[in-house]
Amino acid sequence: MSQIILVTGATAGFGRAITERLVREGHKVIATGRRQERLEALRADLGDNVLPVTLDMQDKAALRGLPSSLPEAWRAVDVLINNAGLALGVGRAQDSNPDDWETMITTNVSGVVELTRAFLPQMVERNSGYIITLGSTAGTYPYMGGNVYGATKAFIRQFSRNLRTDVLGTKIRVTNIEPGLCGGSEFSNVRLRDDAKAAAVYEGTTPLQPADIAETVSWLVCLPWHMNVNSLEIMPVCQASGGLAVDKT
Ligand code: NDP
Ligand code: 8X3
Repeated sequence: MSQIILVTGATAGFGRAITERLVREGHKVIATGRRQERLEALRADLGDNVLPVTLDMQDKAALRGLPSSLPEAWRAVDVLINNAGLALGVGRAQDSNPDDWETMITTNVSGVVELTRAFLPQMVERNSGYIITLGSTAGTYPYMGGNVYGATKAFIRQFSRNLRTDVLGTKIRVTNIEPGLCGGSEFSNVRLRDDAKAAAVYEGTTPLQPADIAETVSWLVCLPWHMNVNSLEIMPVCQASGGLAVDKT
């Protein structure tokens, strides 16, 4: 059945792949991000089932006002996919830039919280809706340089669990997707601010791809209404958890 699905961060990587897949499967997608020309390109490629909406996840007023600013026919959002997010830097905490930390927190945490809060009342009123968040394995497993990025994803993981608890008694579903190493997006280019270094992250690996995340979302949104997948931790076969650190100096 066709649903109205809002995807944040639709201009690149996971969000673009999710948008392409869901529109091809017959859904209507509100595609958001800062780069308007990329949103317009999506509509040109995919047609009128894409509604491009320029949105900065750091703009609290825009996030709060989004539901009422949508065209009437697009307001009853069935699925909110909180995908937009970023990591900045791989330095140790003591060497990191506090402005980068602030950007990660406002985008990955405050932005997600604001947008979710903006759409939740209408879902509760309709007794139906689905909130999907993009967490990360970095929210569960620490690694050197993961400091604030991993902490934002740990917040999202717990926010997702707590949301599901708060909406118990309604038919609203909540899922946190927690991918590990994933190539084919701009994630490492943004994080490292260096395309050659970004490419080197994936050398010798077969990472997840945005299409794999889109496949996962496509599966989730078609599940019977009584099934709630709380979380999904997904890694490529070339990755596993482990690696406790020991200082032998
Ligand atoms: P990309 O860098 O390819 O895409 C990030 C998207 O987020 C872009 O569309 C970008 O749009 C949007 N975005 C970033 N900042 C803002 C902002 N302030 N306002 C609005 N939109 C913003 O990354 P991925 O597709 O790889 O990542 C998507 C999500 O998945 C992120 O939350 C990331 O943390 C998470 N993730 C990624 C993994 C990976 O290895 N790639 C693994 C696990 C989780 P624009 O710049 O146009 O605004
Ligand atoms: C992205 C995966 O391992 O680079 O969230 O943090 S990782």
